[in-house]
Parts: sequence; structure tokens; C-alpha cells
Amino acid sequence: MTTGEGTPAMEAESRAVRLYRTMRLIREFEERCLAMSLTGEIVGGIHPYIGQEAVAAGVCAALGRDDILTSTHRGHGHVLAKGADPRRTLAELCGTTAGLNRGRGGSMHAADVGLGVYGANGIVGAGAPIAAGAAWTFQQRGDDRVAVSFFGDGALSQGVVLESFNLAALWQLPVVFVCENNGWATSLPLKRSLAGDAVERAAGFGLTARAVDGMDADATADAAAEAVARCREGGGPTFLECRTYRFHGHHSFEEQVGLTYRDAAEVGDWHARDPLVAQSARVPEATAGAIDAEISTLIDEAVEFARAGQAPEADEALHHLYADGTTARPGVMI
Ligand SMILES: Cc1ncc(C[n+]2csc(CCOP(=O)(O)OP(=O)(O)O)c2C)c(N)n1
Repeated sequence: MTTGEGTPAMEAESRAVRLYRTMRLIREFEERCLAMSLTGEIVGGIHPYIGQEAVAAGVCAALGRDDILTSTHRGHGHVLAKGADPRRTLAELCGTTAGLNRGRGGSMHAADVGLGVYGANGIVGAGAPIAAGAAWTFQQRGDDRVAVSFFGDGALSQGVVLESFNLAALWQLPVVFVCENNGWATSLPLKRSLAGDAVERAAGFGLTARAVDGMDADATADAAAEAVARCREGGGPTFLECRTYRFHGHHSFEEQVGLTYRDAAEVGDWHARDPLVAQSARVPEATAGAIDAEISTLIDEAVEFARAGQAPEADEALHHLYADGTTARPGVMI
């Protein structure tokens, strides 16, 4: 459990400690996933979130259990920060029936609806209208729940994202759009894909909009808390441009291919601002050490759990595609 609401013992912990635990969990999870994708245990590889942990941790620290989020192809960090079980998340990535989605979703479509994780998503920008739709439902029902949509800078010119901005502003929906601007969409730098400025673009739709240091978990958590409070008070949507960086390639296989589109000095500059190192400096050394040991054990257990899983049966491939009782095609009952 790593969201804003936790056990009584966790409530007593400082926000700095909780942020560090979430970030350490994501970092270690992703490092193991990288290794497991290179050995083929995770088929198809992953999009590593390493370097961006402060965004998922900071934003999810502002959310309660009933709030929801939509995620991206680089989604493990969001899923874990909202409180998903690392064992079942890793099992999902390994395609086993013990996974969050019985192994049907994999890395890019891991979801845990009960926790408000309305899915990682392989389609760039596709989570924005889902989050806006959820926010519309909350508004119609008079709930004070909030929806968050995470997406990358590459989604900033996706039509469906801009349409979501428009309706969110028009209807004052309780949604927070979190753009994780890591400067690159695969190998395309943002300066070659975005006309104008991201914050000004969102403000042009009538959204409250601001840039945030996405390498600083505290700053991100503060900005998210303010945005979420505004939503709950009926003050409408917010756009946060979280400036961050991915430390690894776009995809785990990129390093095997050895692509070199990013300048070594640029990569080095961002590494020097490692958000996990910055956050560890904000918690007592002994506490950080204890969390590191706790997470290491947790991830060992997750790896063991995932490795022990079974692949789904081939003749069940069409199961769980539709709600119970719906017919996929004549004669095939799901
Ligand atoms: C609609 C759509 N177009 C293109 C792609 C191919 N694609 C996958 S990831 C990606 C780059 C996304 O960049 P960004 O949104 O900045 O996220 P990041 O990878 O930096 O986290 C692209 C173009 C896709 N998955 N969906």
C-alpha cells in the first residue's frame, strides 16, 4: 500500500519516508524487470520507468484509495504507486494466471480496477479520455473522487488528449492531467514535435496549468495535493507538466541494439539529479537502510512468486475478453 491512505502505522510515517519507500519499490522492481526482460522471462520487454519515480510517487501520494488513474506504456511505476501488489504485478508481466489480469494484460496493460488503476495503456494518449470520463461520472454522482491521467510528452499533440482538455475545462471535471515530460518520445526530442509550450497550450484550453520539477518528489507531491484539493472543491481540472528524465532506453531492447540518439552529457546531467538519491537524503540514514532491505526482500518474493506462475491455457485465450454473458461471436460464449 503506497497511496495517500495506508495502515495506521504508515499514517504515522512522514510523507518523506513514504515517498522514499514508493520510489525505492519502483526502482528495484524496474531493475529486476529489466534483467528479467533481457533473459526472456518477461516476453516482449518493458518500457523502464527508472528516473521518473518521483512523479508516480508524488502524484499518488495525493490520492486516496477511491481515486482513479490511467497510465501509459511506461506504467509499472503508476500501478505500484497506487498500491498494486508487486507480486501480482510482476506475475502479470510474466504472463501468468496469478497476475493482476491473469496474464492477459502484460506490461503495457496491467490494471487493478479495485485499486483505481484503470490500466496501463499501449496507445499513446488513450488514458486521457478514460480519466476524463471517470471524472465526469464522479461529478454526475456528486462524489468527491478524483481522476488522474498520466501521459508522456509524446501525447501532447494527440487529438484525443486535446479533446479531453477541452471537455475537462468546459465541464470543470475533477481530473488532473499529469504530463511526464522526459524530453523524448522514443527518439524524437520534444522540441521537434511540440509547437509552443506545454503549459501555455493547456492554459489555452482553460486548464489551471503549471510546470513542476518532476525529479523532486516533494515538489511533485505538493503540486499534486493542490490540484487534487482543487478538484475535490469543485475548482476544476489541472494540468501538471512534470519535467523528468528516463535513465534507460525507450524500451528494454534498445540497450541491446545500442541506439545513441541522446547526448552523453545530457544523460549525465540528469543522472546527477537522481530523484531517488535526492529523496534518500530527506530521510534518516537508518530508515532508508531499513526500507532498502524491506524492499529487496519484497522484490525477491515477487520474483519467486512470478516464476512459480503458470501460463494461461491456450484454449482459454478468448476468456475474460468481454463481460460475463456477452457473446464474442456466434457460438463462442465468454
Ligand atoms: C497512438 C500511438 N502512436 C504511436 C505509438 C508508438 N509509440 C509507442 S511509445 C511512443 C513514444 C511515446 O512517448 P511519450 O508519450 O513521450 O512517452 P515516453 O515513452 O517518453 O514515456 C510511441 C510513438 C503508440 N503506441 N500509440
